[in-house]
Amino acid sequence: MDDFMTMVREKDPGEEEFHQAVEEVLESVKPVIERNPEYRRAAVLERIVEPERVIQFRVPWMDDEGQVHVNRGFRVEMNSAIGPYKGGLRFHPSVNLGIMKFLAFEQVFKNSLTTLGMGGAKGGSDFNPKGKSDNEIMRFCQGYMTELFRHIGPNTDIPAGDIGVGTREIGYLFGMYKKLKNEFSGVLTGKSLNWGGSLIRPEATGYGCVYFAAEMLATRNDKLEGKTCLISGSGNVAQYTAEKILHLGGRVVTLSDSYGYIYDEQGIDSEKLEFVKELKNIKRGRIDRYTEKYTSAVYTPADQILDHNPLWGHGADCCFPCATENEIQRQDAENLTNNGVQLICEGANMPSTPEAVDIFSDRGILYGPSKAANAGGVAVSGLEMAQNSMRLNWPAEEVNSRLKIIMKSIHQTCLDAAEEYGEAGSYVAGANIAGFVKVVSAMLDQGLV
Ligand code: NDP
Ligand code: 2IT
Repeated sequence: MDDFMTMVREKDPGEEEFHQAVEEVLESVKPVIERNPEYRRAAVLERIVEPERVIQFRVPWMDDEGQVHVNRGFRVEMNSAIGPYKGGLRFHPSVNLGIMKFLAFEQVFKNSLTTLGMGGAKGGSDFNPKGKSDNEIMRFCQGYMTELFRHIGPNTDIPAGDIGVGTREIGYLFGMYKKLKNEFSGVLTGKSLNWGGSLIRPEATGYGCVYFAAEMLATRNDKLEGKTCLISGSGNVAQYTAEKILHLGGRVVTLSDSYGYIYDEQGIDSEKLEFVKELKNIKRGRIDRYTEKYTSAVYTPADQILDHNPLWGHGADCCFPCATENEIQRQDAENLTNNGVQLICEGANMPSTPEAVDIFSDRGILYGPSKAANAGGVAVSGLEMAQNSMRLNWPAEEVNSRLKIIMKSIHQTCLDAAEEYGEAGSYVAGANIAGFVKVVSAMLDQGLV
């Protein structure tokens, strides 16, 4: 295993996030490899870390002043053993091949856990949507799709949103795909409701994450009601995580964006949350504006120099990181646990560093890793695909109840797999093992391709 990890690192130096994601899965699946000697002969590990296809392309676009810019576009099609490639698109200046590969790799196992037939992929661009006009966003999306369209399709690869890609961007991407292919199909998920979207898809990642948290608490005869919760981020996942916590009687005291965070000791209630939704989704403003309207809140600007994020220093029962990868570091995990946190449930992808995860597991904290806890988003994307294929739309209650059933099933699958391999109670081991076993057995069934 050590040699294998060295090989992965040496093959693609500089892809730290990808190495981090691979190493975590590898540690969990050691007992599976030991129990199945044929996996070694079939080189399943070597195959599963190698993307089936990596597409990288130039995206030239023109700003409103007539200046031309060039960004890099990606789509990493990681694994199609259990279904067509499926996964989001991220537009953020930090995007590079290593980040795309980490997200695509995680997506393979996450999609496997959803109970639906979806392979794993991720894409995006280092394009920075901040401060861009609506027309600039449209031209960029069109430029990006002008290349991507030839690689995707409703039975081949179905992208969706992620950081910087929401309903607006999916609309522009879909419009260009439809024009180029002369085909109206379910090639993207996260579409608007009146042209093929699914009810509850916007809510799905956040709601699903909170359903998963409720399942974890139930194993200790506990519930979210009355719990004080810290949330990072204020985008799609953070907003609907907050909304569902409020539905279940919890209290939310923080939200953040890349510039800083707000702490509202009186709690962010549903009226305040509506203000945040309008601020972030329509006005596209910064979270510090919250304190102008609600003076009970304190704003703290982000400080990249610190070895910890003061957001995670507030005392709370539950913690929902919903912004980005590696946002909970060792010192943050120390602070959270010293202040009595009982549960960490990850809305974002890989938000906790390996050191932070070790602290949570050493101290017996309920820890729901992202590939299980945030799978509700892609699961409802799968339900959107099903509805598109039927050319029917389910009511919100139907989608929401299917989402709940799926999250409950993922939770149970994690517990069962962990138990079977001697890691009872570890959602990390359970998620990685269950996700891995399903994909690997499909790969073996399908021969050496
Ligand atoms: P959004 O773009 O809607 O929101 C992202 C939020 O996180 C914003 O508040 C943003 O701040 C903040 N953020 C982004 N990057 C950073 C950074 N480097 N440092 C600090 N804050 C940052 O994205 P989503 O809510 O969709 O995604 C959030 C997380 O959830 C990501 O990890 C994503 O991969 C994951 N996820 C998303 C799913 C989905 O369906 N959308 C499904 C499963 C996981 P600002 O407003 O300043 O940009
Ligand atoms: O990380 C993720 O699971 C997503 N961004 C959602 C992917 C999807 O296809 O809905």
